[in-house]
Amino acid sequence: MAQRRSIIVLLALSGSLGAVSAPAQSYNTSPLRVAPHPRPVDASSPAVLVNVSKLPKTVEVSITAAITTLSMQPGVKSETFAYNGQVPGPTLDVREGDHVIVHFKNNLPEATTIHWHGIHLPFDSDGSPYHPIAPGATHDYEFTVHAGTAGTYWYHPHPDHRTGFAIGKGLYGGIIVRAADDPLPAMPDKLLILSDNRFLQDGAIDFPDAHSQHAIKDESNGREGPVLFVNGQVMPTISIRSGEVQRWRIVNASAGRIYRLSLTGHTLLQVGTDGGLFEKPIEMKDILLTTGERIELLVRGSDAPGAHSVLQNLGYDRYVPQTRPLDWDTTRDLLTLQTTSEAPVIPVAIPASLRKIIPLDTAKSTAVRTIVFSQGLINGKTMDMTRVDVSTTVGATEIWEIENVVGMDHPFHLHGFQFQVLDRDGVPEKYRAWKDMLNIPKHSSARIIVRYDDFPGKWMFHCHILDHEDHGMMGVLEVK
Ligand SMILES: [Cu+2]
Repeated sequence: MAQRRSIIVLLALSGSLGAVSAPAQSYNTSPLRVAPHPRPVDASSPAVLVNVSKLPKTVEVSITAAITTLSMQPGVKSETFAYNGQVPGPTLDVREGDHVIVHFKNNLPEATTIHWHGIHLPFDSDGSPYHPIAPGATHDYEFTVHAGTAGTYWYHPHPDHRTGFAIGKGLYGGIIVRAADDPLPAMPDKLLILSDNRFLQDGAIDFPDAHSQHAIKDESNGREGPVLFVNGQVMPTISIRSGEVQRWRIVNASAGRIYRLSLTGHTLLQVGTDGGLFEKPIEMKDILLTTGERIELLVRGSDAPGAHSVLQNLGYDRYVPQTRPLDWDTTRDLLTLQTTSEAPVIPVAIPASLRKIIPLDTAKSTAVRTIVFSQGLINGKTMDMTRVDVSTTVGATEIWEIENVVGMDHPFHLHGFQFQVLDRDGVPEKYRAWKDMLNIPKHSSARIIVRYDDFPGKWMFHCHILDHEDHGMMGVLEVK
């Protein structure tokens, strides 16, 4: 890494957004820390896709995927795959009720798709492996953004066997769905897309030769890299005024890395997850963010003017001992939250209640599905696109029992339909939420409930460690 490393003395900071004041937390203060960038790189949200439609409630945008040479690390050029020449790709920023048309052009030398991760949409716009876009071909994705789905989503390729490679090369972007009636007051809104990558000396993105030791390790763990990015920047800075409250939408676009996020000196106030806001804000000391998952936080500039805090990734052991990285529990810095020298402002009031989430009724469930994750397999099988693993009908409500029988975490993702978590290891879920990602930790289980309210088709469910998915840890749900 080209960064200057130095010791930073963490200031004694404290801050809490809610009325409840949290005790000061202790942090792993290893002596080596990444310094704030000498000339701070702004972690400003990626550019937004330009809507060319003149029609009301219509968003019409163009995305081209192509090989692009970019500087991903300071001073080093890398050959990437990029959406509209940018990594991350430009953000799709829409409102509930909008009709979205995406004119997509594949200028890559290989087939690809765009999967609109978490969005409830027709099967033929899901961008799953059933609908590859050939090199040089174009495709229009079309969908309507449903009421009640305001939240943070993302888009990325989902071609057969190549998803990890394509995302690792740089193909990922954010989606913001804004509510018709947002319960949160107006405030600065930041999209923060987390990713990690690995590079060779010459700047090339490092994908090891098949069957090499490194490839075997990637296949086991999911490919990780030592360089951590926020919006494609290494250790960028967000400025905040003391007292100001910001809304941070955080996306995990990493292939295998599961983050345990904390903000030094702050209690985190989580207001939402994959499918939008919770019913009420929840205070958290740190938050686990599995692959593909999203969170929304409210961050208050509680530091003294001129002081700073650091968003960190604390260690988390998702691995089998045989392939666990030696530095798995090393705390890594992600970004600096720099409090400006301006005089403090009075924070906006955060509503105690955000929205009502009606629980799906377990009494209406017509089937219980058992999904067993073992290493690389779902119910003992690898994916076969000509096979249907779960067959159901539009309108059905079902419970899925997902069990992980091996010593490594596997994050579960279902296409097309948001679900609610009923319990984890038999412990009822404490708060209601709409989810499309759920980490299933090693040797644990969870139960979810889902209603297929429309959209017949063949929907993927899979482990979202991309190397596992690409090696067949995926199944097909057919809704007729
Ligand atoms: Cu997995």
